Amino acid sequence: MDIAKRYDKNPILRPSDLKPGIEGMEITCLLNPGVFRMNGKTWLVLRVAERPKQIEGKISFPVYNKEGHIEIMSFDEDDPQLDASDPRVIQYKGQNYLTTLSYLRLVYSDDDLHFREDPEYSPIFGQGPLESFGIEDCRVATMEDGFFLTYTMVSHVAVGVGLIATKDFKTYERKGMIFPPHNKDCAIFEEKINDKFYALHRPSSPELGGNYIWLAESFDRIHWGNHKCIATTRDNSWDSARVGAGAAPIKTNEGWLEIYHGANADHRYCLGALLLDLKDPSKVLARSVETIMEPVAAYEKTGFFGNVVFTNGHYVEGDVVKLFYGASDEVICKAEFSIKEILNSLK
Ligand code: MAN
Repeated sequence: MDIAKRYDKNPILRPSDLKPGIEGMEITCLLNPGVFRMNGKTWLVLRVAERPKQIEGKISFPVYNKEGHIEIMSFDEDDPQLDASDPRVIQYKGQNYLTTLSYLRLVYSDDDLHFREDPEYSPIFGQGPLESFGIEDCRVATMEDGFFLTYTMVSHVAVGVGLIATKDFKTYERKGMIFPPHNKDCAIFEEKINDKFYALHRPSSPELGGNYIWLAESFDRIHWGNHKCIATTRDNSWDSARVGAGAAPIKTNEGWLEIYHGANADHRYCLGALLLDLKDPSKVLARSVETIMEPVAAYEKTGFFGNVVFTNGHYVEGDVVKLFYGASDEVICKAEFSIKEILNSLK
């Protein structure tokens, strides 16, 4: 099923719309923006993925070295020790690397269509050994006391969730890794429930369990506990291989509405919804049996990594969710949903 109303001007941003942010690189992909509203404008925290212009027979990509400087790694495409079957990750002698280096970049718009950069708002680059392969897929929780950014920290040791607090997107307070490896897709609820902060997160358990959505509580948004698994993958379904939260849950009269992504074994990424109890969000009241959005448009079916619609950012206006998403891991798009329609689809 697909109840998304796509912008007819999609994609709204492509790699060629921006200048590379790292010297000597080109932008390969724009992905999965975090979204917030500030000063009457819509802001996207884009994930920008860069690498050097590729030369025939080679695969090369940037990483941060111990000194925090960019270094280029390069492999021969036909090296028998190299597995390059996934355009996003390569394996060499049992070690994984990403084929691009991601960082976060802000753009804003008055009409949700034309996005611009403001030099007063600098990009956020990976910093330190836990971000040597970059930072990705930022969720922005807009809260009473500021903005809280949860994002994926990637390095050769692990994938985990980092937290950054900011009041103005000009100065940032880095809080470090709040969910240790392997973990990503973390969305903080934008208000407290029973005096506690809540977050959805997605640990991966390789033996027992899988790639499931979990809920955690905290008193300070840094230390999290009382973890509970609230949504697993479902066999023979569109979300059979992995599930993960999108942006912060939307508060409705019927419960917290969470738009999440699910993928099957073919890495086809679709969206569905979860409805969580308002007072106890560990109680799942309803869950999409069918998708609410699937990769069906041409720009969602082909690209850097095709058959992907992935979201971690939206804002809400009345009954309308203005959802921004990454299509085919390459371009940024917009779609709208009616909250009522999503809730009805859960009945
Ligand atoms: C997966 C994909 C990539 C991402 C890595 C690391 O392979 O989601 O896009 O770069 O994980 O997070």
